[in-house]
Amino acid sequence: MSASRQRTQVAIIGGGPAGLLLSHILDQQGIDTIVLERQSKDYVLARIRAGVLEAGSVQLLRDVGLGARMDQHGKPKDGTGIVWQNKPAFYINTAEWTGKQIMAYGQTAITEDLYAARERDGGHIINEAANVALHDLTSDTPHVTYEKDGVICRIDCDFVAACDGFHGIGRQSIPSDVLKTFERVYPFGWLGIMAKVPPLPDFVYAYHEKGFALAAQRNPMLSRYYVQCDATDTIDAWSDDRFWDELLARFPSDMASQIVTGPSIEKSIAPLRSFVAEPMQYGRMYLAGDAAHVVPPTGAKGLNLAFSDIYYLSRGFIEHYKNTRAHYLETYSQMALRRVWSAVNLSWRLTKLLHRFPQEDPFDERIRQNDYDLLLTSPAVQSALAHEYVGLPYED
Ligand code: RFL
Ligand code: PHB
Repeated sequence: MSASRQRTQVAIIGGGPAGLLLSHILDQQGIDTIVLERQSKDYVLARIRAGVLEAGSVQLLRDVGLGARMDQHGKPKDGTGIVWQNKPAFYINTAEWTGKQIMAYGQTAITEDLYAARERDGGHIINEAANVALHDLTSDTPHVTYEKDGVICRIDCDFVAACDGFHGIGRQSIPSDVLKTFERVYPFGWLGIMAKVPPLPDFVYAYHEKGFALAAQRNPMLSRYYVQCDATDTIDAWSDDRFWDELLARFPSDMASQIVTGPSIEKSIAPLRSFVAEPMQYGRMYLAGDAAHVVPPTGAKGLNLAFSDIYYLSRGFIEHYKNTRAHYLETYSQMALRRVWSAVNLSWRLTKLLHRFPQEDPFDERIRQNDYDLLLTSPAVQSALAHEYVGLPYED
């Protein structure tokens, strides 16, 4: 093994949406980055995850020159539906209450756009970087080591941005007496499938005594559906037939009759958890995205939070390198966490509202029904939910 040594201004760990977007924005400002990604590019691009962008994420992507394909293929929506067993349907009408739309555009497509932009602009992404380790984070001269094709490499840098997801090494590099974590693991998962069939016109969350379900979409011939499943389930237990039977049973019959079924082309189970790490900074390392926080997907907040973190963090780096102030780097963790906790709160409330929990008693169910009745009848509650769902504004 021989050693190789490089230098960059910001070493970015993780080539998911957070890391790639940060690299893109900093590059536009003439700030040098290297992205270290554990997986291959094909693996990263094959991941199927989020499908809903908040208004702020849509604007951010446009502002940094990444909006063209999203505006061509994404579908702006006035909001998202909720249907409920034996009760009227509801629409989280973000257009009416906030004047803003959400956008149906998949994380897979965004990651493709980000990779294409980084490659076009000569961005430095190192895929299949193994054993990434962070060093001297509390000094002025941190460095990162990794292994690539059997060679141990070193990157000297000014800062490290840990955008390496929930299982990454960034957060794990913070000493336990500094890091505070908050966690709630839910006793169920989401079983998701992708099928080449036309979707329903809108995103629709369904509550039923059998559990939660969600109708989502990627394009006019690609549907994404989810059902709540047991935390211990494996996909072997879920044939396509069983999945469609469960899904259709959870939607009201008039809507179920509009759902077009077909063979799945992808099927996976995601566990649900809420998790927050504080602070989102340690010395010269900053955490962003799922590396610092995870929400259950019920409010469609995870990717959007990753983007708002990057908005705040890139602003801090830009301010630092333009030698104006240190204000935004110094306040990054506090500012990002305010938005994080609001999204954690909403995601938890929507998860509680729309899922059946194993140990529930009739009291829990009455409270849930009452929460939904309030949503159906109270304009104040409708407005509040619409504002949270479309995404709180970024702070100045
Ligand atoms: P990612 O996407 O996990 O990327 C982290 C990257 O870091 C790499 N990595 C490492 N690289 C080098 N060295 C190491 N030691 C490394 N460890 C990890 C990983 O390989 C990976 O490429 O985190 P990021 O960038 O913060 O992005 C976060 C989003 O991916 C996530 O929050 C969303 O997908 C959550 N989410 C949703 N968010 C939304 O905003 N709207 C939605 O509609 C939505 N739906 C969802 C979702 C997540 C889901 N799952 C599967 C949990 C639906 C589902 C089912
Ligand atoms: C999706 O499109 O995959 C999706 C939509 C809404 C959610 C979660 C996931 O809340």
